Amino acid sequence: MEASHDPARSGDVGDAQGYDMTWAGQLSFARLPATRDLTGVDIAIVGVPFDNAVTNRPGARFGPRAIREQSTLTAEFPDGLWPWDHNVFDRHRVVDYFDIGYRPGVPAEMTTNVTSHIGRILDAGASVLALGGDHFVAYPLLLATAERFGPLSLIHFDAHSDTWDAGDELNHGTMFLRAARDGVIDPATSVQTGMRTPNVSHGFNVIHADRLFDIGVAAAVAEIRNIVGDRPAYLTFDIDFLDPAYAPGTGTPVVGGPTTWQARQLLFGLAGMNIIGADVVEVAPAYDPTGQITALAGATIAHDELYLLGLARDRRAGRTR
Ligand SMILES: [Mn+2]
Repeated sequence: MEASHDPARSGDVGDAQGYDMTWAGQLSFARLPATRDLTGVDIAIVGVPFDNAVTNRPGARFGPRAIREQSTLTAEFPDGLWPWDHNVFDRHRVVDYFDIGYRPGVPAEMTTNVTSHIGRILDAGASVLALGGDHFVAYPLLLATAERFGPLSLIHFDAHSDTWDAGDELNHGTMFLRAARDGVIDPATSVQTGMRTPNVSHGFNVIHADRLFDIGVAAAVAEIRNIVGDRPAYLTFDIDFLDPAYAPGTGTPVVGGPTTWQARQLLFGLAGMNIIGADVVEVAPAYDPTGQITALAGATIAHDELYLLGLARDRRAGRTR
């Protein structure tokens, strides 16, 4: 839908005359309306502040809040996020649905609650952008999405393939093999990229970090588009895809990874694909000695993902831009 620039997003905290005081004020993602009213909503942003499935360092439960804080910087420009040629908020009504809760002592409740809330959002006709949380949060997101769109192609950015064979353990290194076995994702039409840890492919197409550097961004984009085609796809972005120099604040960092520039170039290359849902996960701000660059990377990638979701909605609605 076409929406006029929302004055609620001005970030005006009193006497700033509409100037966006990025260091203060309301803390929804990009100053979006914080609401669970889904009337007319195109994209809902959802936080999942959960880190009970980590194998190493916890702390990703603070990811959604940190990403929202840095999103004031990515969203301060009325013409949109550079270098996109439009402002996603002018074309689509986006809201911050805020965080999905669970009792801290009952981690399994996260899965149940995410599945039901995501189902509610999808049934209202909106797309979902999720902010993790550790990567296990992608499992219920995929469940709810595949229930409505059928088996999904996964487009997976990560240092790890997260396909360990550990059954139904609550473990953030396992859920994509589990989702494949559940028939929720189709490995043969999925692509994982950025991997630089030992892994077994289990039928997934993998562009390991070394090959990604070898072939470059354009060839990697072509490979992803060729494998996934027009199928309904779910885009999942573990912040540890990035080199720890660009994203030190994460639970299981691995050196030798891509830059934020390379990550964004890859995302730009996905424009127009049939992306049904997306996430950015594993931002754990406490391990970031700068305090903020990991969350800024997460916020920027999340903002890019909003554009990808918006363009996919345009395409499904038969609108060409
Ligand atoms: Mn990872």
